[in-house]
Amino acid sequence: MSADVQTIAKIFAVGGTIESVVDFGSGNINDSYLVTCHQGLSTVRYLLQRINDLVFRKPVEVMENITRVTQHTTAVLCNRGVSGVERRTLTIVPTREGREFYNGPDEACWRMYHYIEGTRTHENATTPHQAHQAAQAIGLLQSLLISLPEPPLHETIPHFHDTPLRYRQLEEAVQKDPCNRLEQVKQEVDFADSNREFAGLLQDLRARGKLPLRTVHNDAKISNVLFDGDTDQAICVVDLDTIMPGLALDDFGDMVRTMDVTASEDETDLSRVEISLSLFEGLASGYVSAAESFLTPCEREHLVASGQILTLEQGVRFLTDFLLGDTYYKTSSPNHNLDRCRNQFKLLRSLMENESAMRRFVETL
Ligand code: GN1
Ligand code: MG
Repeated sequence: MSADVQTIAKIFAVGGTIESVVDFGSGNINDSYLVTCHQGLSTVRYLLQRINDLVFRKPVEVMENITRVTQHTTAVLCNRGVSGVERRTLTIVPTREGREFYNGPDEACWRMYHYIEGTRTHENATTPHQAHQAAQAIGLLQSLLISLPEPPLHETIPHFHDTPLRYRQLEEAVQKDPCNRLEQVKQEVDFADSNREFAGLLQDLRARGKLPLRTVHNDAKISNVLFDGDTDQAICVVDLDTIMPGLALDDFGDMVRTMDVTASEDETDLSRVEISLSLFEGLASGYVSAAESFLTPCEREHLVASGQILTLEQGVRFLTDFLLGDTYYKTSSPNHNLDRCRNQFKLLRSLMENESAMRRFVETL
């Protein structure tokens, strides 16, 4: 590990002496490190992250949002007498000067959390129980945020789940084709085009006031939920960078995209990329059990459509980044973004084929 990251870790109010700092996690955007400290005979671990300032242009606002959200969820859970609250929400470790983040000499923004011990993550769901648990955790988070005091959170990435905007960005990338990759992706561009009208459904309902704006997670994939290592119960939702105003269905759609398919979004064997109805049933029942007190009829009615739209949107985003030369998502092979796009479009086809069965199940909830 570079000495620089060690030096940055020391800026934060960690307990004890830093023993090691190692790369950590599978995020596509930020850089994460696990910091291990020794304090007497005990070991304390922390998560140190460098916020990607090309993606998050106003990291101060990101940290303001996270501070408000973690303080609020902690207070509500404590009021409800929930046990082990320190493992159920992230806790920011301030710098030694008492600030929530550190601005490095190169303007990079760093922050630290307590590492939540005894947990693990899943890159994709393998059992209905896991999907149920993870979706319940996201539903619970949304419900806790209903009582978040005014003002609304900062919109840290404006129009984040504005699918029609993602289409316009794709169109621009197709026009410019700066890396001469268009020839390779004609089929994918055609597939995206053929679904353009449907893609605007949620934003259209939002603009017509049919879907309420809420405070939501906005990156509700299964790998952002921590599970207890012993019980496999979902205990904490992490990666709060994009928490901001949005649609409850943006989260539900992202869950459908990542929790009811046993293959991850990096899977290149597309025969493995298929929705599992039993995983979908686990996830939909888990989410509705936590969200039924606030879901409106219009939100319920569009649960299945949101899965299709968010999967389509993600495919469009990967395709756009491929055309632009892989400048947004971290990639580990030349066609990584294109492979991910194909994966998402295959999943969308499977979601469409199974739409009736999914709808029938949702009606029973
Ligand atoms: C990014 O960094 P990570 O993996 O948490 C992205 C999400 C995408 C996801 C696809 C800020 O999230 O929107 O759904 O990759 N985050 C941002 O895996 O763009
Ligand atoms: Mg994220």
